[in-house]
Amino acid sequence: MFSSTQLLALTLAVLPQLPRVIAHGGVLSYNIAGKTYNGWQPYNTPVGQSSIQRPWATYDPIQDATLSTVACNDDGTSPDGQLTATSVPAGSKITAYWNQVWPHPYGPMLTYLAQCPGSSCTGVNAQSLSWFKIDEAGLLSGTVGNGYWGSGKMIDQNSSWTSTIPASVPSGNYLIRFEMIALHSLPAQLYPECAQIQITGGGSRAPTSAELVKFPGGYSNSDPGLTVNLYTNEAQTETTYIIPGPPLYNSGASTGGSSPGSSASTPVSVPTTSVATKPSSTPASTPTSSSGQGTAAQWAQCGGQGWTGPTTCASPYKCNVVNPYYSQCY
Ligand SMILES: [Cu+2]
Repeated sequence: MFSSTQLLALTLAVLPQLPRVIAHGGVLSYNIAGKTYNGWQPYNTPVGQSSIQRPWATYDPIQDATLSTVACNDDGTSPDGQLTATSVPAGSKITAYWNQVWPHPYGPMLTYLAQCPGSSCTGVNAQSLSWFKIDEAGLLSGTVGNGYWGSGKMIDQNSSWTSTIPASVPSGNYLIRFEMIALHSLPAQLYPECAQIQITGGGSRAPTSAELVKFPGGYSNSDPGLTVNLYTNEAQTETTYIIPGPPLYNSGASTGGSSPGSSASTPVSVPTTSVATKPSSTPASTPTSSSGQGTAAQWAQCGGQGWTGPTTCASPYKCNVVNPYYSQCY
């Protein structure tokens, strides 16, 4: 016979070896103009981490759009090891990779930019910035209750989303904010993560004031796009969904008739979301000669192209290839 304590210990020992459903998550890596960048690792110690991504701490969603963390899923600050993806040409594509397989197929995908003052975004709090939306995909077909959503497309694209930096955006230093909003339960679940990029060769079409929002501020918890209930009778026939946030950059929508000057007629800058094309590089083979020291914790990264950290997982977790750029312990 086992005591209850022994049973508990036994259960805990067995549980981690069962197949796990990864609930929630976030953006784990990027491909920017053809180059791969690892993201922040929320389940590793922040000490010594370096990435172009801003820090974030949990796979859990934000369920209040007015929280101070809604800009970049953290307090908005940059860490000591903050990097920037430099020389990113305006007009190029940026792909964000979520953990696979992304579990939530109902809800919109949104991508924002915010320009930083001065010569770098490092040290600039994300809450102080003004954001404009460069890409959005809401209800793509079908009904609110049972249709094909931007997030369903994201899942079909290998749990990734590709946005194009509008060619007309002025050169400078920016945060790029990829966001997934899940609507399968209420309150809506927000999954935003940010990365630092330096845009070069840009245009002269600055966002208008009507296109700019703060986070928090860009959404309200009563926005129709955040309060829609997928399970009502009406939702089974409703085919309109209102994506939250400001009008799309350079879309000409509700900009108070002040579409500025000559560049207003360049539709080239309306981003098209394309199917993510992952570079045809060899699949990630978890390096056998580990240059990293120690073992990676549950949910931590343990491999992927360019990865130099630990490639073995703390017992009992195994290192699983998520994509060529990211392997994860679970
Ligand atoms: Cu979830």
